[in-house]
Amino acid sequence: MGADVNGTGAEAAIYAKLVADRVDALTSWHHDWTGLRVAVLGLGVTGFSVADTLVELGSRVRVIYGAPDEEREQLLDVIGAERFAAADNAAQLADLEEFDPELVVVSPGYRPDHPLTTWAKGRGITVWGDIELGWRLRDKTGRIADWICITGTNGKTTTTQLTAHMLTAGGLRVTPAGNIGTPILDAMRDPQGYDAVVVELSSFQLDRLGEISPYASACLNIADDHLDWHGSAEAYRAAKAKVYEHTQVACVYNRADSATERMVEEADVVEGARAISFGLDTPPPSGFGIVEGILVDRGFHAERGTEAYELVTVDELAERGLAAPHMVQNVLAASALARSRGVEPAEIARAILSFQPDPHRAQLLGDVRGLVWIDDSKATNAHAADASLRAMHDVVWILGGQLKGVDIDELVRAHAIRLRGAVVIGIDREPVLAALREHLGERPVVEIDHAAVGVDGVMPAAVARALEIGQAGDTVLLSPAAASLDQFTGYGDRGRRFQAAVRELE
Ligand code: UMA
Repeated sequence: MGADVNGTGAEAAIYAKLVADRVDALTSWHHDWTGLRVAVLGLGVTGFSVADTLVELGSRVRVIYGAPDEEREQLLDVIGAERFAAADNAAQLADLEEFDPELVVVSPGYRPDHPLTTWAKGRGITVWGDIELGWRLRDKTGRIADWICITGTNGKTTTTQLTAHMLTAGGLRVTPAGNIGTPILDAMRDPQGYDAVVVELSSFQLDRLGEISPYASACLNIADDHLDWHGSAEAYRAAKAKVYEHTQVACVYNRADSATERMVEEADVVEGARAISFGLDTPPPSGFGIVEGILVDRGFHAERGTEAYELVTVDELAERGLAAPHMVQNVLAASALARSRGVEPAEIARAILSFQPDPHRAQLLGDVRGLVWIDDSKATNAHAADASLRAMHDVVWILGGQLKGVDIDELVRAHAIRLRGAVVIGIDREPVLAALREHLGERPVVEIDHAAVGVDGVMPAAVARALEIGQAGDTVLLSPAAASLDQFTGYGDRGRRFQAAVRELE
């Protein structure tokens, strides 16, 4: 009997290896994906894009997910994908086992130790993220896009948009994709194809990146975030560092953040790839920076020992509300990435001067009832809130939400001197309140009771309390330093509600 069991186990292992080899060899849109049993985990924007793509390629797709989504479920039925929803993981796991997948493609939000992916890996089943699948399918059209990959704790969405805008100004067909909201597979399936795709990569996507080879790459900065998902600061940093692996032409890093430089030094890149730095100081050769109020490129000038290309002035940025230090860094990083792909300095300047940043990123709402109101709802972590607070004084700070395992005390301590008072919203309030009480002394700290006011009441109440605390000329800053999903549908929803409440005061 023992021999039978061993025999069956050995056969199963050989079979699993054969399947894994077949899956591993699937490196092109034009390979044979038909009949492949693929379990897709998650039915958000990513899961749907993965299912839609693989059904188009002839695979047998089963989407397994937690929360029902009527619209996407109907779409799955129309395209002919199978589906299974269950709130608890045990039921999902039973369904996954019965489906017996040959490949599992997992949405970014699933933690690395999720029971479904752990089960699959234990069985020798290949598990990919959507970015790895996108890389393998990048040759649908004859026009194969260069991937320009951007990560960082903060500024990645703005820098992704700005880089795409610059590449477009340089005459390329370009789209932003990835964490920015358009799944990579939607970009890869475009019938005309792109010359370049600017891929915003979250730490979740990087954690299960697989082997891709970006044309150029950047990690803009690094500070603790998403520690609950990654398990430790080291794991978070290691995920971010993957952005530079196998880069072909330029690894762009932040001179003021030595961790990003170390990541480049330690990366295994394609021979000939250059390290290009950016920073607010005078740049070294191979760097972008500022000389006498002018943003300059010293990285791609043939005479970079002595010469640099001028891009735009800090004054020109200030006229467009783009002169905050973190924004200037984003502009420099995007310029370096676009220059690496051959965009001319004059085209980059034109792109910068016509760029419109997204709402909810330190968006100035104006002067209402004697106070200046700023919507920085996009600040979903301490590092982003830090960047906004730095430029201010006499602030009534509205903050709180999901802290994602990050310690808030240091942020509060660092900026306590700027604060008139604080209004606390959101779920993880104890650490926020404790830090504010410790560092603000007698200054007012008020709490908005979500249970009492309901979701529609949170922002009107927060705005009303901020108005009471503020003195003429003060700034009221919504910069939560926390994610929003405990109370809102996203940072956009949180910001829109804040803006609506401010408008009500007028
Ligand atoms: N699900 C489970 N169990 C889990 C996790 C998720 O069942 O443990 C299911 C949910 O029920 C749902 C689906 O998975 O059906 C949601 O998947 P998802 O959380 O991966 O979200 P998507 O809608 O696919 O969006 C993801 C990114 N979300 C996350 O990383 C959490 C989006 O980034 C991204 O824009 C999109 O892919 C396209 O690439 C959002 C984000 O918050 C904006 N990103 C974080 C950030 O920027 O800080 C990383």
